[in-house]
Amino acid sequence: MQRIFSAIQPSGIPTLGNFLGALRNWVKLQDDHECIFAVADLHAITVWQEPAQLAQQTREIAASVIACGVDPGRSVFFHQSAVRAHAQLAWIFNCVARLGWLNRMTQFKDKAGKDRENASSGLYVYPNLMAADILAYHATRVPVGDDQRQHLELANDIAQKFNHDYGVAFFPPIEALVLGPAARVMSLRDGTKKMSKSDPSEQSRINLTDDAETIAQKIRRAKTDPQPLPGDPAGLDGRPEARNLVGIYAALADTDAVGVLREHGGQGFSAFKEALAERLVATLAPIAAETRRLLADPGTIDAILREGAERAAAIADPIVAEAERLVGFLRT
Ligand code: AQP
Repeated sequence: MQRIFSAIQPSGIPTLGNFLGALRNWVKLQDDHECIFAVADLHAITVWQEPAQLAQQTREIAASVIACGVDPGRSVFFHQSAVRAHAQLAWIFNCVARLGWLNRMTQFKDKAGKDRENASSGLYVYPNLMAADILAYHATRVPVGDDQRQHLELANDIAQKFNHDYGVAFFPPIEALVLGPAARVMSLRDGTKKMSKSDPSEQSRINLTDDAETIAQKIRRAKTDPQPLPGDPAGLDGRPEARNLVGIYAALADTDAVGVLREHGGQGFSAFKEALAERLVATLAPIAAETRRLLADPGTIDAILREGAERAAAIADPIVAEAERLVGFLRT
């Protein structure tokens, strides 16, 4: 069985983008992979998080992940800061990765925006920590949304350079698993921008905890254009908002754009949006209810994360200890 690693940041309430691009796939992968999943709180503080909220957000994301169907009995599930190996290996990788490589990362450019000088250095070296997350477990497959593909290429570059510099074949190659028709869900307000949990506009995203009325309202207000839906996917060219809604529908209905447009082509957006909202509510309402049930007992969530961290450390600690030995650190 191949080993999977993937993570989600506790930087807000998980969105439909996180669900379709990542969480839904995590659940399926449990059937035929050894899975290690984390709540990435070390990554979250690369941008400001209110200390009083971070711990609660970590619990809330953990509850959502379990509510989506990740089984902490079968998979290793923990929060990143509880396993020291991540930060230890990330430091070594900070010294392996080249500045030129990091300078090419588009996510840093997007997140730092115009005020680059004021971005944290953590945000800049985020991809090195992500490489450490994966390679501390010798994981070989990483399910991610399309937005993370570039970071995985960098993780492979780091692994190869480490192996080359220290004359070993220690870190394995990593394969990105970008799965499904909705690997990139876009904002409901701007079809050229990724749907994000930290987007300041609440109307830009569907949260996994939204109730039926909120979902219907957000979809009704989602930006579209005045044309009806086309009969085939070529007609979505130059219509990013329409393409996004069709992609979301396709992912929920387990079909593709051709299938959606065969059924809904020619329809105006108001009828299509109603059908889409119904599908969203049918998928997300049980997840929201289960998340609420789990959050009523925070002690149990903490215990699940604690036990997961022990299991994670048992895998990562010997791997990172060996990396430290290869680097030449004195062991007394
Ligand atoms: N819009 C998206 N479409 C498809 N997949 C997505 N993912 C995130 N947004 C989309 C995937 O979700 C996983 C967890 O993401 P993350 O929390 O680690 O970081 P992120 O990609 O930065 O997600 P957000 O929601 O945009 O968070 P913020 O706003 O904090 O930056 C990843 O596998 C990601 O690909």
